Amino acid sequence: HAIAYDPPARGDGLHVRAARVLAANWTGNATVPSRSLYPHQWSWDSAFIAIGLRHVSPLRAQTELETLLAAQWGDGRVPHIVFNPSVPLDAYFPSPDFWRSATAGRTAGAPRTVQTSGIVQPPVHALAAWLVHRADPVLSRSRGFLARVYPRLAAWHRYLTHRRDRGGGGLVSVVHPWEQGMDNSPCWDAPLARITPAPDRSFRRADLDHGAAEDRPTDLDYGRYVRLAADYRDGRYADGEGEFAVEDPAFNALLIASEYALARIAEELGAAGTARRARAQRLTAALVERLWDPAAGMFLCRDLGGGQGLVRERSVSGLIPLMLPGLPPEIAATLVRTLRGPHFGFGPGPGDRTRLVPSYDLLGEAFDPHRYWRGPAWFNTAWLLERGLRAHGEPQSADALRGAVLHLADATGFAEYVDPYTGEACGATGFGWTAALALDLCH
Ligand code: 9WN
Repeated sequence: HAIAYDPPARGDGLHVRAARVLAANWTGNATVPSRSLYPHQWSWDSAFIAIGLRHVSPLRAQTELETLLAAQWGDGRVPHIVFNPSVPLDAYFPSPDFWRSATAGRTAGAPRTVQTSGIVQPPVHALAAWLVHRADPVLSRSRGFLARVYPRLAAWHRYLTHRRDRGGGGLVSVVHPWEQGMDNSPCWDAPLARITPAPDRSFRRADLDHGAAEDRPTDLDYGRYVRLAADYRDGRYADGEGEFAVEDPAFNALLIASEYALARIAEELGAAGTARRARAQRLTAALVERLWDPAAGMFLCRDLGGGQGLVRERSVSGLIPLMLPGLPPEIAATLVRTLRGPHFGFGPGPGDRTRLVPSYDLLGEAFDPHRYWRGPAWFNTAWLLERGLRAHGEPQSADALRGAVLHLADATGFAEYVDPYTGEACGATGFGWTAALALDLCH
């Protein structure tokens, strides 16, 4: 349906510049992360984008989530990409002819009218839906927004908790690095080393038409991404077998935060939220039980292949559970110390300090300040940590992080990611969630 676009008010503040990025990336029913690098709708991007968009147009924010959820599969999965049919096939790889959702995904209930990928991304959507509702409850109620999205969000969480508990310990596993969203994080190096890469000749990387090769994942990484995705597709997207399965702290923390949001949505709709809150608490206990590492002072990933052990790499993912209100206080306090300490270096203190929280351990062997998720600082993780610091009684650190996000987002033209030490822009500019989350932190 057509939606009148609300042009940003006159002026030249950050708010207006961020709103202009969101307007430029809006396609009519959703927002692309980047016109050049990512010209389709991405799942967790849309959730973050809706969180910012609600301040510009609550109607567009609701539509953003509705468009994504309309592409949900019958088994409950929300695909990580919803393809825009008017974008040429060679603009992004892997394209719809790689995923073949309508045929390979038929048994899993892929939609017939729209083409999607077959993997998922972190479940930020129920949290986004609740925040979008709160921005304009009158509009939301008049459109029956929550009543329409609630069953889809509930089915999404059911898919994750029922079909993706590969470890049997109550947590959700990702079956591809793209699912967790931090594509080339050093956490995947060991689990990916077991995967035979697809030959270079068998695919063409469209990302290198737009992004600098030294800021992007390597060809070897891509060979493995392609192999894993092709195997999943060739198995008709059935869950349970694949060679790669990892329990990740951020993915599970976002599920827990979204489960709390679903409890509130249920209550707003006149139902009980008690069972959902209890589930969120059980998931939190499982997260602590399976992924907390006291020696590292943070959460780690658990590799379910090979030796079934914790992956000894420090990723920002392991700090994200700070956003959970139900975290044991001593764990929250330790996470704050780790964020400030030598591995992440954010906040007051001696030594090398970062301008924004890096995606990976400053002291780690694989650290690279420019290569994508192997060091650069990202704005979505900063936004999540800002909430965490505020939730656990650290308003000064939260204010410092908020200030850094606002300054660097604006100074870099809303970059996709930045060098954590210098703040230099990397990747795309005019990036959707950078604009949206800066906008959210202005309010
Ligand atoms: C693969 C869209 C997405 C983000 C991910 C980010 C990147 C894609 C890519 O871009 O991944 O899904 O082609 O590199 O890693 O977090 O959702 O912005």
